[in-house]
Amino acid sequence: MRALITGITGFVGSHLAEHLLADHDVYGTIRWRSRLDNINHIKDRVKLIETDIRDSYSIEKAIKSVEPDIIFHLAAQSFVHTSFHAPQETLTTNIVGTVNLLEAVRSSSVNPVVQIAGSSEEYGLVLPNETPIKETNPLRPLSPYGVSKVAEDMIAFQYHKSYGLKTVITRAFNHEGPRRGDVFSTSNFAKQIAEIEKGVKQPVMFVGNLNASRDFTDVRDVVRAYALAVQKCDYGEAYNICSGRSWKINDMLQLLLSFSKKKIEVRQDPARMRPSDVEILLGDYSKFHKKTGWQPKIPFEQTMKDLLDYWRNLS
Ligand code: A2R
Repeated sequence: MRALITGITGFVGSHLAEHLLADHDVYGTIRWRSRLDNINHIKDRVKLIETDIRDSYSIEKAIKSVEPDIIFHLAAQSFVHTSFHAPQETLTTNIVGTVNLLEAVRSSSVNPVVQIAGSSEEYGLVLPNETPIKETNPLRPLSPYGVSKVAEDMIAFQYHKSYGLKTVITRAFNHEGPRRGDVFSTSNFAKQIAEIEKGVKQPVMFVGNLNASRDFTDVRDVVRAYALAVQKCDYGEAYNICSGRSWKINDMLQLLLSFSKKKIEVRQDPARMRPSDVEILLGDYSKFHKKTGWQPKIPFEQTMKDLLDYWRNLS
């Protein structure tokens, strides 16, 4: 099986590539100045193709040269906070990029299964009586990023219905683990602790909104879910990938702090607050479980330990 991962240099792409290498030929898209740190350890085992998904010509060329059996479409402007500052870039990369990919598939001679990486941010505003969130919940996105992921989701549905493309939409809730970008709260807190322990930072931890609740899954469980999704799920359908358990950001912070012997003061930083924030994200993954038998295996405590160790070991 030939698998193409768009966005292989990212957090999820690197873990997915590792997972797929056991029984796939793995191809991945990179940009001319992509940092390869996340995939350095597997660089010799994957085939890299220079592609920018905003450029229809370049993605068309990639599909024609690889002729994949499966595509995992991960490439995106993936950070919610940034989407408020760069809405146009977020919408262009995520929406037009997805259209470019699916048009490239449509005009090619292959008809691969295409996983589209949606997000729990599509649900956005969730009422207290709507948790745990099912796929049938109204989509009320609260950020340009959320809007872009709703559009990707709808485009995947439409291309399946209109043209018979074999799309599968995954709506992953928060996923964490080693290599998570330091713009995300889990990773940012872990990095700050590692820096304090190394003595390169004062023992003060800067935080944003600690009251929000999130449903966290280990990224290694998530990529296992993506690999199952392309094998077993119905085309044109969306599936939640989550743990079904929610953590307050403050409890996640306290957990991380409990792994360190340092005394650390916690201070709120207004710059880290979003213009509108999703208060609670708690998912229901029973639809996906029924199709695939998947359930998360790695406890959150382990995920956070591994994330902290990742930052501790980074020189
Ligand atoms: O920044 P780069 O050059 O390393 O590549 C990133 C890639 N990417 C693009 N690739 C081609 N053309 C573009 N215009 C373009 N813009 C971004 O997407 C990187 O390889 C990947 C994003 O990686 P992360 O930011 O680490 O995202 P993560 O957490 O791996 O999320 C994967 C997917 C995304 O669709 C999220 O929105 C979703 O899962 O949650």
